[in-house]
Amino acid sequence: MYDMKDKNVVVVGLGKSGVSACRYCALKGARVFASDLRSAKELGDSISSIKDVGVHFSLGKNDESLFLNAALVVISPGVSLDLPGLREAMEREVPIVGEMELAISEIKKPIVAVTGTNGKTTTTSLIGHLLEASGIKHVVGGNIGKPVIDMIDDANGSECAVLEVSSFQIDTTPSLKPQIGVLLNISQDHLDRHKTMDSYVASKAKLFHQMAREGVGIYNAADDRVSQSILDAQCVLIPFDATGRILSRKKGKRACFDDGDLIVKINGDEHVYSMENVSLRGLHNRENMLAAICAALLCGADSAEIQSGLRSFKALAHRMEFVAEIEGVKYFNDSKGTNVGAVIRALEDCAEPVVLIAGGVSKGADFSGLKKLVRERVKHLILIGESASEMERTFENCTSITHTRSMDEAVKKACQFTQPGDVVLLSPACASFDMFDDYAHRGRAFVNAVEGLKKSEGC
Ligand code: UMA
Repeated sequence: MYDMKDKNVVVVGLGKSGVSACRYCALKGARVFASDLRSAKELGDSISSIKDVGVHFSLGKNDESLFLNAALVVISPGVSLDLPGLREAMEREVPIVGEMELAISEIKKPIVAVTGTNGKTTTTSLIGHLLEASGIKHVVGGNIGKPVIDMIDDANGSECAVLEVSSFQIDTTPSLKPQIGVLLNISQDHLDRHKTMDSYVASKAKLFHQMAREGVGIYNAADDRVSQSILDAQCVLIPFDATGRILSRKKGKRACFDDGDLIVKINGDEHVYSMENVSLRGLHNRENMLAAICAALLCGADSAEIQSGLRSFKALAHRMEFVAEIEGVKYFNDSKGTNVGAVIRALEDCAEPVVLIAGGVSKGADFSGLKKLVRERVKHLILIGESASEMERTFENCTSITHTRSMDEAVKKACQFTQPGDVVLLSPACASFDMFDDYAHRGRAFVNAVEGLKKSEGC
């Protein structure tokens, strides 16, 4: 536990993570200085929700001088360790951690930590759902949108804590040594922060490298980056493979997809799960399910309850979410498709010709990995947001392209390029912050625009 009584603690960023960190540190007796690039007006409710605990605010910029006078700096996941002043503070041995680090140092119960470029939220939620089905008391939090620091008491009153962890959180949570770790996949993302793919991969793999020998690392054996990155991990490894290429039932390996079933061997027992009446579809969801089943079994979940939990689990909003069918055209909201890898998976799931709506904040991505699929499957590309020109340069020889300035306009234009049997897919390959609060806000804007289209009976 971090001793912060009567010490200066600086919290950088006043989003969900920072607001919760401010409250926690103030209640621990620290003098809390909260800094955010945004103004009090822009921050609105974030400020008013913590005024009562006595926080000093420094707004409109992240003032470097604050860091040098701090005993501890707590940075939000969205804040880079390259922020001016942080390196200097680190050199002066000021600890710089995330809110998750403060929480983990107080959680005494086993932790299941899930990471990967895509599928984290679905897998984390599914593990929670499978534990619920077996009556295993647990908490679910982290990158999924619930700061872990808000659930310390609940976690300690449960049997385990299931946490979604991003690379940003792994980098600022040195005490994270989960009993069970899950590494789903690694593809290009967040290069604006990590700069190189090697550095991004190293952050993800750190989850396994930090684990103790008796910890169990569940990993995707069909993902070369994942398999390579965890070669030196000391923990017990459980590979899974949903492609049928690497592991098969016959070879007696741990978790695989065979003959249409999900098969998991753990502690000498073989568990077979039918996909009948399971609503999660596609290769990526089979991967998510294999990983979640392994984690749930290790936490003591009952195999029959896992089968019924797989059937009762509903796909999450903003992930290949079916919105409506209008005049024979199906509309799907995949607003959570914020990187190239996620859009590849979404396009691979569409057998029909696609009108794709994409664009936003690129995060340093190289979109060329999408060219082949865009050429093969996208009949028209509608671009939105600040990366539109860059995306047009990448895809100009792959398909026809239209630029739009709002989600309403994008959906109306998309409709004009369709005919019955087509799909309109929002899968942006980008973050949303240039036009929306977050991916959920962008997804709701898409759903509203589609609803509008439905009311007016098409375009
Ligand atoms: N800010 C600064 N200085 C900076 C950068 C940002 O002051 O240099 C301020 C911004 O003005 C803003 C605040 O920091 O007011 C935002 O902080 P934040 O971006 O960390 O947002 P939070 O609301 O605290 O949400 C964070 C995670 N956000 C990110 O990782 C970008 C949430 O993950 C997470 O759910 C939440 O903590 C609780 O743990 C979101 C996300 O997009 C869903 N994650 C990425 C992903 O999944 O790809 C990693």
